[in-house]
Amino acid sequence: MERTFVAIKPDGVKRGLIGKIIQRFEDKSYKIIGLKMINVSPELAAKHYEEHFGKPFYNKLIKFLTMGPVVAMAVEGKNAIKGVRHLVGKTNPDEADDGSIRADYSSYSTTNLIHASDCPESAQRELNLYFNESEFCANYKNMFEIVLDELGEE
Ligand code: FUP
Repeated sequence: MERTFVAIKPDGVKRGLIGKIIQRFEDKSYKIIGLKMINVSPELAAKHYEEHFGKPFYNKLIKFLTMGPVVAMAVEGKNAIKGVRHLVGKTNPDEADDGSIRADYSSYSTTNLIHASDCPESAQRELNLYFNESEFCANYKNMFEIVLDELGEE
């Protein structure tokens, strides 16, 4: 199983979309193994988005991520990194596929509700930024894993 990092950004929290967004991942049979609400410090925001340092939207991005609480999640599932990105949709909500979270709930790139890791290296780096290994609760099986077990599949 793959593990990825997801964050509901301050606009998602303030708009009362936490439950709806988490539901999308559960509906898709992904397993939540880490979950917490935090106020992201400017230092953490800078580490998270270090690849964008110096870009025209960078300052706004840091300001936005630190404007209110964020819900940080560790999500596990088969091919979860790519699958979660697909559920989240493209960066610009106007270009995101219909039915994706960003297309359904957002209309502007800055306030695009949610972050999800884009590759295995980013997933590992971002999970390490937001969580300690001891905070993960992976010691249960969801229904998808139970069915895979029954089929003898990994
Ligand atoms: P994504 O992986 O889809 O979150 O997108 P990026 O890592 O490319 O960008 C990170 C965040 O920067 C986006 F979620 C929103 C913001 N951004 C802009 O505001 N304008 C841009 O042109 C690109 C990104």
